[in-house]
This record gives sequence, C-alpha cells and structure tokens, in this order.
Amino acid sequence: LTRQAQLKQALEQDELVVYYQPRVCGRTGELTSLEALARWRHPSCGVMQPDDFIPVAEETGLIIPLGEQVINKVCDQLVQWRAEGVPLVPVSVNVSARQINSGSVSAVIAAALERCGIAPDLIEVEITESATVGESVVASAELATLQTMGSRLYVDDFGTGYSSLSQLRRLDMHGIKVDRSFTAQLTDGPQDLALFRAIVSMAHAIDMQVVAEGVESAEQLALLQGLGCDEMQGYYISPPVPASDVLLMLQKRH
Ligand code: G
Ligand code: G
Ligand code: MN
Ligand code: NA
Repeated sequence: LTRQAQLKQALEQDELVVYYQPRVCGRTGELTSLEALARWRHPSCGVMQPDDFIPVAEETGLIIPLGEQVINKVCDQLVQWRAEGVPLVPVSVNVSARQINSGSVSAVIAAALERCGIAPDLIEVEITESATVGESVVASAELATLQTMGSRLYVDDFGTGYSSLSQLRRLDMHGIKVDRSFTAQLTDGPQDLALFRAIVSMAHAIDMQVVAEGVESAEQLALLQGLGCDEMQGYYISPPVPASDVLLMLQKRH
C-alpha cells in the first residue's frame, strides 16, 4: 500500500486522534486555549507525528477530509468536556493553505458547531503566513466568513513567511503566533531580544494579540513576560497531551 492509500484507509478506519497543547496567559499563567494537533494511531507503527503524514495529506488532497475529521473530533471533544461540567476553553485548529483555498473550511466548521451545539468562539483557526500572503479571493472570503461567525483567527508560524502587518490587519486577524525560532533565539543576545520586542510592539500597535510558541525554559518565559507577550505555548508549559489529560487541567482550574 502506498502512503496515500494507507492514510486514506486510516481516515476511513478512524485511526486519527487529536492531542491538545495548552496555551496560557502571559500575566497569570492561566489556561487560555488548546491547540489541536493531529496524531495517527497506526496499527503497527504506533503513534505517528504530523510531520510523517501531514505532507502526504497536503500533496494528495487528503488534507481536506483529514481537516474535516479533526474539526469534528474537536467539537465532539468539547461536547464531552462540557458533559463533565467543567468550564471550557477555546480550541485552536490548524488550517493549511490548501484547506483554506478549498473554500469549504468555514462551512465545515459551521456545520460541526451546529451539530454539536458549540459556540463559534470556542473554535479558533490558525493559518500559516503563506496562506495569508497569496491574497487569494477564496481564502480572504473564508477568513471573513469565519471572522463574522465569531471564530478568532491567528497567523501561525509568524515571522517565517512574508506577510505584512498591514495585510494581517486587513484580514482582521485576532493575533499572531510567533514562530518558535524567535523564542529559541531570545537568550542569544540583546538584538534577538530587541527583535521579539519589536514584533510585540508592532502587533500591539494594530491591536493584535501575541502568542509566543516553543517556550522551553523558565528563562524564556520570564523574558517573554517582560516583553508583554500576551500568551505562551511550549514544552516548558506542557507538551501536546491526550484529551484525558486536558480534562484534569480543566477540572483543576475550579
Ligand atoms: O504536533 P506537531 O508539533 O508535530 O505538528 C507538526 C505540524 O503539523 C505543525 O505545523 C502543525 O501545524 C501541523 N498539524 C498538526 N495537526 C494538524 C491538523 O490537524 N491540520 C493541519 N493542517 N496541520 C496540522
Ligand atoms: O506549526 P505549528 O505551530 O502548528 O506546530 C506546532 C508544533 O510545534 C507541534 O508539532 C508541537 O509538537 C511543536 N511544539 C510545541 N511546543 C514546542 C516546543 O516548546 N518546542 C519545540 N521544539 N516544538 C514544540
Ligand atoms: Mn499551529
Ligand atoms: Na506555529
């Protein structure tokens, strides 16, 4: 079987699972959101990471049904957590350029929310910078629809692509998720710190929230707090975890 055929079968046989990585408030450290990250529970290879199957899904177009499954699994999960009686936090879903340009993402999200009785502000959408720069009519319309529905939009891996802040402002993005390479460089020297400070300052000037990704140490966390970074995510806070672990986190909050 080719990788493509295996992945197609995996989607049919429901082998995809969603892990969740916490995002916390920069000031209080409180849980603010969860990033949904797909995993493939392969019958013989064990749990496979996205790097091993997302590129194949992208090339073959299987990212469309895969994305639809992820969104529906996330909404089902929110229903389950709600049934446990814990206050919910939004879940942030990754959407690729190909998905957004398919023109079906907003309808897929709207249908899943409707099916599950979930409020639109419980789903956030992360799209990579490269998906925003094309100025594709379809992508812009999709983003506008999601925005109107009430789902917050974030630019993922910010700083690795070529989007301008004016473009992001026009697209009404709620915030940027600064690529983890910038976080990794924070402690390299004053200029690296200054670079991050400039990103925070520019984003805030146009009312965009800043999420730092890839926070791996207490030192990085403290520096980011000093820069006024709004939210943090990374292994130092928590790796992506299964849904059962999230329930414990949600319960601990109250
Ligand atoms: O989970 P991990 O950190 O290994 O994710 C690696 C990459 O795979 C990240 O860029 C992430 O955005 C992407 N990814 C993970 N899950 C999904 C998904 O459900 N849809 C899309 N489009 N990308 C995903
Ligand atoms: O492209 P995106 O931001 O969606 O990718 C998320 C990916 O980053 C996931 O694969 C996740 O496992 C990984 N990740 C999350 N936190 C950290 C971290 O602190 N350090 C590193 N190196 N990777 C991280
Ligand atoms: Mn992401
Ligand atoms: Na990212």
